Amino acid sequence: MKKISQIVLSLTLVMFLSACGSNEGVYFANLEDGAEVGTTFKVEMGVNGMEVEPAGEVVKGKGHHHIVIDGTFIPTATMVPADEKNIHYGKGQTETELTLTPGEHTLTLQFANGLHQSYGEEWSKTIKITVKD
Ligand SMILES: [Cu+2]
Repeated sequence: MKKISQIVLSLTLVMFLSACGSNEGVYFANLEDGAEVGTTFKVEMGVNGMEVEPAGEVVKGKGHHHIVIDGTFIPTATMVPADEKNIHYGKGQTETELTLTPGEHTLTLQFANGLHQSYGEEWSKTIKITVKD
């Protein structure tokens, strides 16, 4: 009997820890998947389980946000490109304004380290939005 209660206890603990773990990651604080926005709109970037700091050196558990427009997550350890579709928030910003053409777009929030090397899919979030004129 003692063994069974130990197993139940460990299972409960594993479930609890994995439930906590699933909260880790990045999220759009003010935009839901499928949101309708105007051509210029505000984006609030959030992260759980890491800390935002300006780009520079690589610090474990820290990094900064990027937004990939009409793309997808950047594979782990790959440098996030810097162009009009891959925007870096290397000052440690958690808020920005984007201007997009009307129609459907995707926005991917991607967290990366101080040298802009991606933390991978686990630290990304992609949503669809519709931009209305
Ligand atoms: Cu960057």
